[in-house]
Amino acid sequence: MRRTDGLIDGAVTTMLVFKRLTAVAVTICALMAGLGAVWAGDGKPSDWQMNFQQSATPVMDDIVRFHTGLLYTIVAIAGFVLVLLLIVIVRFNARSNPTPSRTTHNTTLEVAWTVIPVVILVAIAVPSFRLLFLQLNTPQADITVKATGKQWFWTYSYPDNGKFEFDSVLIRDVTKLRADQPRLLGVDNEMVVPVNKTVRVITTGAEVIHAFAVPSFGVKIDSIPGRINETWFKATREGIYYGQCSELCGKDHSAMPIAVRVVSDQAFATWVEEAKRKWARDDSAPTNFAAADPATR
Ligand SMILES: [Cu+2]
Repeated sequence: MRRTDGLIDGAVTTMLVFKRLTAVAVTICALMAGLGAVWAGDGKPSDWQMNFQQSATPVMDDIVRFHTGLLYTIVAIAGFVLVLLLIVIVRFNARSNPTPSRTTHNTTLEVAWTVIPVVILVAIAVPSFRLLFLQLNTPQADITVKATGKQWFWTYSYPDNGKFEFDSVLIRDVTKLRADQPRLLGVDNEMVVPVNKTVRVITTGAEVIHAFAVPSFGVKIDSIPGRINETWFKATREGIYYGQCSELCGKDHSAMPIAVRVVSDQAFATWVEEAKRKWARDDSAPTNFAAADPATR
């Protein structure tokens, strides 16, 4: 009787320990999942960020998936090589293996260590090229935005939405930032696009090479004077997404952020009407770069 009691007590204690361990594990996982979102940063970098900013387009979803897949592959290869090295170090050092084998060739092994890496590289190349085509083949676009990189701000125009054009300049005075605007990324006029619509971005540089890049959209393309480059994105969530000029373009390279506000179709239509009034473009007027110099604003 006593013995049975002891056994039952032991089992109960073990169960309790297991339950507690499970609870701890679940809590840690929940915390990690919660923190993961914080660490990822939504539309902008965040403190203690790990990994990419949260994806907001199908292209970025694919980039993240490809990156994660590669990471697993790399870890597996590095782990495998590490295990081989450890075996060599432990089992085949001069002390534990004083009379080494004189084997010099092993055809099967040599074919295997040539063919297996080739297979791995091909397995990586296929999704890699698929991703590249997805990024570079612009699908039928719903709207086009032209982004011109200038020293040191961006000018946006919407060729199929009316004759208006506006500058997007960094807000240097922190007291003028809206509550939701991060320092060094907040701009006076954001580029506005509708949600769930394919946006074609055509970009060029006014005087030197800049680059249009928004991490959450998986977009990064050079803005080169004298030519037009094209990229696209389809933002699936409303919000503000920040990027930065990504080609060293002069003293204020760090001060020409890209801010894209993704809004509903209705809000976009309202914004377009407002923009047409506010920034009506007069093509006969000469471009006044001095007036657009952030230093004079
Ligand atoms: Cu630039």
